[in-house]
Amino acid sequence: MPHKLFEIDKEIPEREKHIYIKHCSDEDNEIDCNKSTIPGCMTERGCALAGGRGGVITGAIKDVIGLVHSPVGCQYYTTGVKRYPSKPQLPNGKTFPIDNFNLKYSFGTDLKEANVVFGGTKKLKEAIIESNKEYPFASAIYVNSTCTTGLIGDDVDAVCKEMTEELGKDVVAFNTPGFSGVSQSKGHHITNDAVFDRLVGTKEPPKTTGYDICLIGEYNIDGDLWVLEKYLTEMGLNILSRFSGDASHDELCWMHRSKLNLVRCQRSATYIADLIEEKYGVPYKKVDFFSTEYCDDNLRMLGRYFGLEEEAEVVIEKYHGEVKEELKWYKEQLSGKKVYIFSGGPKSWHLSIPLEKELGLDIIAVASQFEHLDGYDKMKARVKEGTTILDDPNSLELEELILTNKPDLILAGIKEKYLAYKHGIPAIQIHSYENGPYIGYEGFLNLAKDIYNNINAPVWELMDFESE
Ligand code: CFM
Ligand code: HCA
Repeated sequence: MPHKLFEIDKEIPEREKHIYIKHCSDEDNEIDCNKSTIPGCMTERGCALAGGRGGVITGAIKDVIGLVHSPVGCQYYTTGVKRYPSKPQLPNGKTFPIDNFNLKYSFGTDLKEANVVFGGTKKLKEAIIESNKEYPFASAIYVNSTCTTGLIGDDVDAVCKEMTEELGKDVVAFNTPGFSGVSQSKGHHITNDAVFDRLVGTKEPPKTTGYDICLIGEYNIDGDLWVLEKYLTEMGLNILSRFSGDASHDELCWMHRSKLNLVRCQRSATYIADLIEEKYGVPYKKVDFFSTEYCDDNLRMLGRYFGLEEEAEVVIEKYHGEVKEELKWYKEQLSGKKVYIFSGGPKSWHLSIPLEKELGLDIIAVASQFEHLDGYDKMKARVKEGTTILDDPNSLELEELILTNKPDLILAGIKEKYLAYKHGIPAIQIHSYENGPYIGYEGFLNLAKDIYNNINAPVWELMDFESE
């Protein structure tokens, strides 16, 4: 029986198709995914605005004004909720005057009832002009439309076009109303398309080399990008553009000059790599740097591609060497602990094999908020027989899973973390991390430490938790 209906879902039998128990003789059975959440479910998903701006992509860019055209609630969601730090250096040798501008500042039109009735474009123009006056050094202004402004039909593209001419800098429209899709995933797609259509190919880099790469789909969560940058530059590669962790506006505009694109998050950013390949002939490779083994493999692959084999070995030796012994110790301590991974999507398949192979953990369930079929195929291929795979799980399924399977640890987001804690189950954040970065050699060690510390925290023995 590859599909399973949870007890709690008796009244929502459609959920059965979204929950799959890995069964080796049943490889063809598909999991229902990338569809609207079934009414009756308390989904853990976000919206297109979250996917395009708040969670990832434009929110990570360091030198732009990110203006959300909405009532103020949507705007809250785009600031202070994310950990994608940025450094002030810009590619033109200048320094951006405000450190971590993308994390500290949020801009919005704060629409009120009258704007909904009579239209919000006047207010949008005023907000663009005002924010540009306050922060004239911002390289560009990115405007996101939302459910409200999508419904009232404000022509954000036209306003942005007019403002680009008036201000003499890029004012870019991102049409991300929540109803444009079923989850964050649609926001990724819209944002990839808008960056490609509006920006890529509009500027030239100050210099190019034979080793230029773009790191696509890497958002610098808790410093992840800086770890990868260190490895890649030490082996002789030049990061021409980042899409979009710690990125500047200008580098998005010259992504077409890359020699090879690396796609790190393959759910949110393969779109733009495909478009760049199609129009400019720049090839791309899908890469994975979570864990020591994937890091070794991918650095070697890049070494072969660019004729930098020896340089790659030096980097591997140095950084893998630094964590090897400690990771062994953590593996001894953690072996056999049962884990449930619930991420937006890709992290559930990136991490399942490394956590088992390199830390001895036992993955009993993997889930995703918004993966598509290709992602579920990877999840299926990377877990053992009997593992539960869930698409867009609701909160009650999560509780049922906790109570019946009694995992020793949950890797999930902020919403699920405290639900797990309520039941006395250790949980760490795999979205924003606890003490990251989590990527690369040192990142994987950080993850091991956080897992160990959470599982062994004295609090689990000191309190009574809800266990029924
Ligand atoms: Fe890619 Fe990401 Fe993820 Fe993602 Fe996200 Fe994220 Fe995620 Mo939260 S881009 S799909 S939309 S790896 S914000 S950094 S952690 S759900 S698994
Ligand atoms: C998002 C962002 C999020 C939320 C994470 C969480 C992130 O989807 O809008 O629930 O902890 O990674 O910050 O995925």
